[in-house]
Parts: sequence; C-alpha cells; structure tokens
Amino acid sequence: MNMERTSTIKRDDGLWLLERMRLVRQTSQRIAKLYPTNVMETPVHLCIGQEAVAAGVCRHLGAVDKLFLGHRTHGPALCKGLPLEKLMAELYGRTTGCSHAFGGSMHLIDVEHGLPGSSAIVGGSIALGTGAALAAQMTGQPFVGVSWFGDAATNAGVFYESMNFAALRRLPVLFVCEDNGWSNVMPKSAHSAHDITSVAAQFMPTSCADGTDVLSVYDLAGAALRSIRAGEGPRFLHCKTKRWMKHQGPDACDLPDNGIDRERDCPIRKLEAFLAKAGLAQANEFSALEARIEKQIDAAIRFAETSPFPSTDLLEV
Ligand SMILES: Cc1ncc(C[n+]2csc(CCOP(=O)(O)OP(=O)(O)O)c2C)c(N)n1
Repeated sequence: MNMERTSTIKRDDGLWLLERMRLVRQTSQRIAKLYPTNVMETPVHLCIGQEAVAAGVCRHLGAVDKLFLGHRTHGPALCKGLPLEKLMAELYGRTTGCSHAFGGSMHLIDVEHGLPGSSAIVGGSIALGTGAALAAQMTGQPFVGVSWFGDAATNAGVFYESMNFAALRRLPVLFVCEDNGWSNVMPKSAHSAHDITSVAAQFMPTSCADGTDVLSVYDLAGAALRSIRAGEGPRFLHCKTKRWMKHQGPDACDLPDNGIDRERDCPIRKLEAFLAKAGLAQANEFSALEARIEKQIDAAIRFAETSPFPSTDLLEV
C-alpha cells in the first residue's frame, strides 16, 4: 500500500473522493448480492476495484460537461451525479429509472447531470464525446466532452478517427481509457498489438495514471481538464487499473493471470490510509460514512422495489 503518497489535496476534495468511491463500491457489492435473486432485469458489468478512475476524473466535471460511457457504467455515472435511486430503479426495470426502464445497466441516461447516453458497442462512446466537443466548439458553449472506454476499445477504428479529428480541430474533449487489462476473458496481450499511450501520443498530449490510486487520477485528470478548458485542445488520460470481478455478473474474477491483492490494490484503503496519515480525516469518520451509504442504498432499493414496471402503453408513440 502506497502510504508515502504526497498530495496537496484539501479535506473537502479528499472526502468527496472517498464518499464517491465508497458509494460505488458498496452499491456494486449490494448489486452483486441481490443479482442472483433475479430482481434485476439487466446484465451488469461491475467495477469493484476500479472506483478510483470514476471518482478521480468526475471530481473535475460539472453537470454541464457531457460524459459518454460504454457498458461498464455504474461507477462513472454515480460519480457524475446520477442519483442512486434512479440507477437502482433502472436496474430493477422500473419506470422511475434514469432511462425509464428502457435502457438497463448499459444504457443510462441522465441529461440533467451530463449523461446524454451510454453505448454497449465497444468503442461506441468515443465518437460521441468527440461530437459533443465539436458541438461545444461550434456553439461556443463552455462544456467539455468526455469519451470513456476500456482498453479493448482502442482496437476499434473509431478510436483513431476520433483522436485524429479531435486533434485536427483542437476540440475540448478528454479521452479516458479505463484500462483494466482485459477484454472479457482475453488479456490485453492477446487483443492489442499496440501500446495505448504511445498511439494516443501521436495525436495529443497524454498522461498515465495509476488507476488504483485516486490521487494519481485526480491530479492528472485535473491537469488535463485545465488545459482542455484553456483551449489547448484534446487530452488523453490512460488509467491502468484492475478488474476484481468477472467481465459480467456478480462473481469475483477467477482468471488465473489476474493477480489482485485486495489489500494492496484497493483504492479505498489507499485513500483512507493517506487521509488518516495526513491528518485530514479519522477512522471513525470512515466507519460513519460506510454506515451512511448502506442506509442510502437501502432507501434506493426500497424506491426501486415500490416503483411501477412499465406498461405496454409506454410503447405507443
Ligand atoms: C463492437 C463490439 N464487439 C464486441 C462486443 C462484445 N463485448 C462486450 S464488452 C467486451 C469487452 C470490452 O473490453 P474493454 O473495452 O476493455 O472494457 P472492459 O469490459 O474491460 O471494461 C466485448 C468484447 C461488443 N459489445 N461490441
């Protein structure tokens, strides 16, 4: 565990990052627990272990910024501001869900919080963030587009086309590669012949964060977004992280080469250790936060369970 981390982060920011990562972690754990009971009407791609990427980037985004996600949506959507009860109701297939039960886990929409849509097509988010950035530039509106994708998406042609276009037009877009090293059961060495950061660096400035360390992601995402907002064109943020779960569903990853040490690699433990050592927070605050979030999750589940299923009249236009 990296307890020697230095950072000038303020208490407010540190606690926000911790609260969001805990919200994502505990929500994911609850989903994993409930999923086998068949209450959820959707596949789920959980991001336990990957919470630092979502929290570290989203701390620098406002509601006006437009974030486009792929299939592993829950973490970044919650960190961007999607209300928990709307996520839970969507997973339960209820009309009060963020996509009115028509989307499910992979198609979350919350326009108010800058989540215009997510795509289950690998690479599908990349051109969308780029297009939003083009719209911002053409209309003079002060928002950034964010394209969020996994390492496997960098094999798709749209990755190159989007980076090329964004660089040519100096678009206000941040490309975030949440690199967990796997495409379903395929390791990166079996699906990619290229080095991701080197390829992106041919088009724009890049930075590479430790995606298991939220302070690393927070620092580098902040720097990238400051330069995008200053009109300096697109930036690429590569976050190397670890997937603790199977590609899809509620079970832990059992791939032989996926060496996870849940003590060493846990972004929440790392941040708690840092905050305590820096005197920014104390252990009793951590347990109180954990308990508060459990209650929030209980309330969100009650909301989902008591919400109506869609009826066929909703299909009529
Ligand atoms: C164009 C396309 N090809 C294949 C799939 C099937 N598929 C769904 S997720 C996935 C793996 C994606 O890996 P990555 O982009 O690295 O994201 P991760 O699941 O690791 O978060 C694949 C191959 C798909 N959805 N779309």
